[in-house]
This record gives sequence, C-alpha cells and structure tokens, in this order.
Amino acid sequence: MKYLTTLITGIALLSGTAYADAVQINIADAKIATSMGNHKVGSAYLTISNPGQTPITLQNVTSPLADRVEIHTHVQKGEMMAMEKLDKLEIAAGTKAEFKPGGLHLMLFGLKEPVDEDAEVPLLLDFGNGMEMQVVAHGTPMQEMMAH
Ligand SMILES: [Cu+2]
Repeated sequence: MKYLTTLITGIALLSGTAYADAVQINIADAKIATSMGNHKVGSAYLTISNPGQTPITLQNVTSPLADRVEIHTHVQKGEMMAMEKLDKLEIAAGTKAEFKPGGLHLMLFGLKEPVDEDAEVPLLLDFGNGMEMQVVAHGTPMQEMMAH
C-alpha cells in the first residue's frame, strides 16, 4: 500500500506542480442565514482570499443539502437593488472576494431542510482545473451577519 500511495502522489505532482505551486485559496467565515419565511431558499456568505500570484475563478458551487447553488451579486437598477446571477467569479491575484448581505452571496435553492442556528451546510466550491474546496457554512441569524 505504501507503494500505491507514493505512486498516486507522484502522478498528482507531475500533472499539477506548476499550477498547485502558484495557486493558493483561503476560505473563511462561511455562514448561512437561518431560515425566515421561505425555507427552500437560503443565502450563504464567505470570504475567498487569493494570496497567490495567479487569478482564480470560482466556477461552480454545489451543496448536498440543496438542489442548486448560484453565485449572485446585487446591482443597482434605478432606485432598486436587484440580484444578478454570475456564471463565475474571478478573484485577482492578491485580492479577496467578500460575500456579504447586500452584495455577493451564494443562493441555495431547494434546501432539503430549514436552516437553524445549529445547521452546518457543506458547500463544495469548484475553481476549475480539478481544484475543489469544501467548507461548512454555519447557521447564523441575518441580523448577526449585518452587524459585521
Ligand atoms: Cu440571490
């Protein structure tokens, strides 16, 4: 078994060294708003930092507890703020994307159960090129998130 492990690691390094060396992704503060009203739709927030030298692109997000997850932002439409779906989100080298109420957010559709304060909702973030990161969003009341 030792040999097999070594072999797999070797292959991973051969195919991904240059990329893996240059890319760093940090995800922090993953939270999901506790349910109010419509229990089937939720919004989640996190901070994705890219301290590396290469831009990263969030391509897709999924969760085992939701039918579908979309990347949304808010845009000004006349007097109103409207939500807009993003197909992907690029995060330039040395910058971070802060998802927060009134701005970028992840929208979860078809939630399997209401989100309470004990909820832990896994989110799988796909950055392409085989780079996936899983984080757990903790149920947090909306008022608490607005306060930060
Ligand atoms: Cu939205």
